[in-house]
Amino acid sequence: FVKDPKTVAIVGCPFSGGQPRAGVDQGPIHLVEAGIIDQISTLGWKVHFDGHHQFEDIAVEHDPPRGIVKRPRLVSKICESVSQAVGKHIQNGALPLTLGGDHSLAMGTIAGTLSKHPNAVVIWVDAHADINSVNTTPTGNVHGMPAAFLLGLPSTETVPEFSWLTDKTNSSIPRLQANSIVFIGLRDVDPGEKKILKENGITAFSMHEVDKYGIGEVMNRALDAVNPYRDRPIHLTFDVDALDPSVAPSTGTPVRGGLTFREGHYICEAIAETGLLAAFDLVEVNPSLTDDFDVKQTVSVGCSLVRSALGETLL
Ligand code: HAR
Ligand code: MN
Ligand code: MN
Ligand code: MN
Repeated sequence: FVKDPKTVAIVGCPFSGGQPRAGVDQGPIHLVEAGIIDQISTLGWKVHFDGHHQFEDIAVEHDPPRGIVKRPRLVSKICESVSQAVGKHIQNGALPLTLGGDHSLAMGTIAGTLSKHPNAVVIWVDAHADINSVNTTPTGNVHGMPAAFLLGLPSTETVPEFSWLTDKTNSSIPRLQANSIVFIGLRDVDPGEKKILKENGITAFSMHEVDKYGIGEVMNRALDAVNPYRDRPIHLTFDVDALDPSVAPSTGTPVRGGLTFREGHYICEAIAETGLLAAFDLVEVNPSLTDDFDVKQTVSVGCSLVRSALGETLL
């Protein structure tokens, strides 16, 4: 899916409007300053980066909640523009690498991928399922809801700000199908989300399955579930909180019992081996919640996940 010479297009998204903690908007700046661009170049890719994604702020007083959903105008606006940026890079034959920023951005990135690859599948690596609907979200934070909007779950249509995505009579973006998304690493899933996963028959591998089968078998099963013929483009969306907090401490909602350093990298390596990677998001790196040592560790593991997904091998 990526044209020669192979090019990565970096979409840096200093955005935190999908959740309440300041600082996650600094994630992409730290990743770039840590040298992620040179590291990708060293792997033989051309890298396109012309500065972090620009967007206008909408002050909170001009963006009251829609029902329980917080910052609907701001989140919708940046996601729509990110979807266009990601779509344009794919159109140009590049692999978009989105650096977040909070995970509400995945609404934009995955919409952008689907706009050019309607048959793309999503591999969602996260401690959380991010699939709360308008009816189930306990917080109204959109970073806990992007999968629900992409799937077009019924209540999501009640948020008019997101009609560019959810109103299929006016939108050219195909709806994500429940059999085209798979979750890995889950361990903090709300009761309403468990119900949504079950009712929609969505394949999910929690940490229980990672413990039981091992990450190698989990990746075989995950790819078999969404991509049995290994012929569909893959959008990998990687929330750094999928990793154990001892590996990636600098994130807004850490949850104990996560993926080891190697398990996280194995996921990226197994996807690189398919040759099907079409887009990659790395999100929820928040450098302002911990000390410098932890930030360095988290940023460095983020860079190394990216390298693995882009083909770095151990031998
Ligand atoms: N499920 C909770 C909610 O909906 C918390 C999920 C948000 N945390 C994340 N997302 N980092 O992956 O608010
Ligand atoms: Mn550009
Ligand atoms: Mn997430
Ligand atoms: Mn998460």
